[in-house]
Parts: sequence; structure tokens; C-alpha cells
Amino acid sequence: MGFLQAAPQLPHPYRSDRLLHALLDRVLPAARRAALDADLDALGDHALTAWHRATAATRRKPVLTQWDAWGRRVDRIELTTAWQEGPGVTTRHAVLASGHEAHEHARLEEFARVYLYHLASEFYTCPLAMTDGAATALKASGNRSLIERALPHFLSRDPASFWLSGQWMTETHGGSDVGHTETVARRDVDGQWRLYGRKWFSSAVVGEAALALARPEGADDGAGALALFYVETMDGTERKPELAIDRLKDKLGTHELPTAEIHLDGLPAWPLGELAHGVRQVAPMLNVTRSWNAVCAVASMARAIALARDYATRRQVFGRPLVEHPLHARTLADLQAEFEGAFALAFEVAHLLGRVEHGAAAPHEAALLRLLTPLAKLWTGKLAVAVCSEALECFGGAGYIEDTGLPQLLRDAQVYAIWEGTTNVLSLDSLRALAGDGLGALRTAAAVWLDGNDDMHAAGAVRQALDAAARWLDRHGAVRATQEAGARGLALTLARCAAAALLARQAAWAATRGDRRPAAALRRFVEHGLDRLVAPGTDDTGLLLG
Ligand code: MFK
Repeated sequence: MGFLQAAPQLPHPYRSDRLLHALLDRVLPAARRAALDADLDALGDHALTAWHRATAATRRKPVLTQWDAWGRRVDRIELTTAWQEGPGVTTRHAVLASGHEAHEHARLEEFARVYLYHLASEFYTCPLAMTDGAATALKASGNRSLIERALPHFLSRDPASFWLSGQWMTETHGGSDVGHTETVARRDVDGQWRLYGRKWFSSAVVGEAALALARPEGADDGAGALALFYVETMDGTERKPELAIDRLKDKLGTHELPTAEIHLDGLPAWPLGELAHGVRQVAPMLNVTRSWNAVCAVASMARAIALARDYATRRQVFGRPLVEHPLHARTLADLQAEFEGAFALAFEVAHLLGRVEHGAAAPHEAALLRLLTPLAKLWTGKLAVAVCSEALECFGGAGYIEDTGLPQLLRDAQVYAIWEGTTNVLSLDSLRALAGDGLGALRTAAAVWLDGNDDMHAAGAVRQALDAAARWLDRHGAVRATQEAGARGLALTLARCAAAALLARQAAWAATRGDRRPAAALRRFVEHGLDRLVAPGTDDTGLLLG
């Protein structure tokens, strides 16, 4: 046998994660930090075991069986092993329950768990995100009977009583413009609301509950007339007959996730609140799932970079390890700097969410959270694709070969930029947040984050890019079409400014402990540029598409 290349090895996902350790050490009170450590270490063990298992196995997809041998409709879905383990792992580590504990760090502790669990879960985190979002939307609705009925299940620490919830919004008209929702809510003779319609992208159809948008019979057209309903899918161990699974989607990635097309034929439903303004009522859910999206995108980047960095020490080319080649080392360092910025922003959103929910935030921070949530989602979603693509290239041809497990990272990463709102939909959502005092809140926060860091060049670059964004808004804000055409450039600029200022805060803290790596990440990140503003160019756009 000739030469055999050593395969990349995954370092322990928790113990080797310098960024996660530093973040938790900086932010958490010592007792909370110590209490969390064993659980995160165990989740890291689980992630490592899952990685070894996945590299040794042939990947499987869920299988839908609609009819049994005797002609009875069963709509049974066989799940992958990681999905079967999902309720046990989730409840053992209190992944969701920890986020709803009554203290300001609850969300940060939850998302640290999400970050470690995500890839091991094979995107079981998708319905977990929606369950977390449903719990949050139910709390916001103030509907006592639904809260008492569903929350003990959604936040259970016991797999026997744990329920998953879906988020049934998207129909054949599309997922962005939900105003065309065709699902109708009708009251039966007993006064029970029932849903009739078709949902087109149901990512948690194996769940026990869902929040669904529907139009009460006789209501006006348009989004404002939609209502938000709570439904349950099971009668004991049987799926309710008013819910049929038409088929599973054949997707580019997230193959283990059984995304389904479904029909509702009179499924009993309960309104969360008023029988209108369902989009407003579902918004707390969207903001939570978008935070999950950002943290999970960062988890994919962490995995891709960890494998590429390990491989660079094992792979010898032209007489030395890849990592000793200056251009390869530079490529890895560039990835690392972008990843550190994305990590800082995603986890700031997580921490802020908990602080705002528990009344521990400063006055400007609610507006800050409203702005940073879409920014983090859209920027990390795009970046995950770029980082995973570059990381695959670090393996040469091996990165393109299925059974290395590497192509899956790229395929799966593509979803972060799509679900829960595409990059453009999220850019437009950031305009909603900027219509309030989002920019003022970001400027106030950036000044606080930059305080204490002695990298004057970085601080100057952040201020300059924020000034440029403010001028851009002054110049283009008056005409809606012009503002929309440049919204993505504006959003990316603000996301990069926030990330750079957050890196500066982390670098200042690390410097007091003799760690110069975060300062290097800040310098490199700023070197990549913060300003992504574009001239809206609406006239040229028309010509180019003519
Ligand atoms: C592993 C990670 C896991 C991640 C989970 C994956 C789940 C995957 C499954 C899916 O993808 S489910 C489908 C997800 N679909 C979306 O995310 C929808 C994307 N489309 C949008 O976000 C649109 O912008 C939106 C549907 C919200 C637009 O609807 P409208 O009706 O045109 O919005 P409008 O009229 O601007 O807003 C209605 C109200 O909601 C307004 O409040 P008011 O009624 O008080 O004026 C808005 O301010 C409010 N609103 C909208 N977005 C908000 C919000 N409020 C707070 N936060 C937001 N983000």
C-alpha cells in the first residue's frame, strides 16, 4: 500500500473552544460559570461522539410511510438516530428549559448549549428553535390557558413529557410574503376553531404542537387579517386524522431533517390572542428562531475551521505541513478573524435577549436587540456559506468527496441564509428596526464596547463606518425604493461595525490576561473592511435587467 493521508480529527468541541470559554469567563458570575462547566463538557463529549459516529456511518435520511400494508393511512416517519435521541439529549441538558430560567444570563447559557449541540443533533435544533420560539410567543401573548397547557411540555426536563412545536407559516405562495395565506380558520357548531389548508415547509411535523397562521373565515384579505393559532397534532400516540403528511421535501442539505408538506383538514386550533395581527403575534417567535439561526451558523463555521486547522497540521505538501505555507496560514487566519466577529455578534444577541427579557438591560438595549437580531441572522447566514466553502477548499479534492463528511457542511450551511427569512428579507427587516432608534442604540453600544480598548485604528474605523452609514441613511432614507435597494449593503456594514466593536471589548478583556489573540482577530477583521455600503443605483438596475 502506498501513501495514505491521515484524516482530520475533531478536537473536543467544548474543551478546545477558546472563544466560548473566554466569553463565558468574561460574562458569567463565577458561581454560574462553574455550575455550567460540567454540562457543557458533557455536551462537548456528546458532540465528539456524534462526529465519530457520523464519520463511520453511511448517512441516512428520514423515511415517510403513508399507508400500512392493510391500507390504513399512517403517515409514519422513521427518524435518524440523532433525531431519536433528540428529546433525551435536549431534556437531560435542559437546552430549552435553561433559556427560560428567571435570570439575565439564561439565554446565554441556553445558546452555549445550542452551539455545542447543533451539529451533533443533525439539525434537530431546527424544531427546537421553533419550540423555543413558540414558548416565547405564548408567554408574550399572555394567554394563560395555553401557557399552562403547553409550556410545561415545551420546557420539560423529562423526555417522557417533552413536546416539540412547529411554526406553520409558509404556503405555496411563499414564505416571505405571508399575507397571501390561504389556510382558513372556521368555527364548528360547538364553537371549536378548526384549520383547513396546506402548509408547504413544515420542519417539525414530527412535533406534538405548532403555531400556525390562518385567516378566520370571512376576514379581509391581506396580512393584517391573519390570526395566530395554537394546534396539537397527536391523539395519544396517534397522529390526528385532520393532519395529513403529503410528502417529505427533497432538499439540497439538512437531509436528516424531515421537512414536510402537510394538509390540515379541520385540525382543532386555539387563537393565541385577538383574531387578527397574527404576524405581529408571531414576531417574538421569529426573533428567537433568528437568534438560533445565527448561533447555529456560527457553530457550522466553528466546525469547518476546526477541521481545516487540524488538517493543515497533518497534510504535508512540498516538504512541510500545509500550515507552514504562508498563503495557507493566511487563509486560515482570515477565516478565523471573520469567525471571531460572527461569534461575538451572535452571542451578544443571545445575551442581550436574556437581559432584555429579564429587565436587566440598559434603556437603549431593547432597540439594540431589535436591530442586532436581523443583522446577526443575515450576516452569519451568508458568512457560514463563504467560510464552509473556503474550509472545504483547504482540503483540496478531499473536500469535494461525500464520505469525508465535508460537503455536507457546505450544503447544510446554505440553509442559514434562506430559512427564517432570506438575506434580503432580513435586510428589509433591519430597516423596520432602523425606523425606530436602532442606529442611535448601536452608536451608544459601540461607544461602550470600544471603551477601554487601545486599538485606536480599529475604533476609528468603526466610528467612520457608522458615520458613513448614518450619512447613507440621511441621503437615501427619504425614498423607500432607493433605501430598499441599498438595504443589504447597509445591513452588512452595521453588522460588521457591531462585530468589530464587540471584538474590541473582548480583546481589551483578554489583554488583561495576557492573551493577544483577540486583538489580532480585531486587527485582521478591520483590515477586511467594515464598510459594505453600496450606491442604490436603481436606474442602472432597471437598465441591466432590461
Ligand atoms: C438551526 C437553526 C434553526 C432555525 C429555525 C429554522 C426554521 C425553518 C422553518 C422556516 O423557515 S419557517 C418560515 C420562516 N418565515 C419567515 O421567517 C418569514 C419571512 N418573512 C418576514 O419576516 C416578513 O418580513 C414578514 C412575514 C414579517 C412580513 O409580513 P408583513 O405582514 O408584510 O409585515 P408587516 O406588516 O411589516 O409587520 C406586521 C407587524 O409585525 C408589524 O407590527 P405592527 O402590526 O405593530 O405595525 C411589524 O412591526 C411586526 N414585525 C414584523 N417583523 C418583526 C416585527 N416585530 C418584531 N420583530 C420582527 N422581526
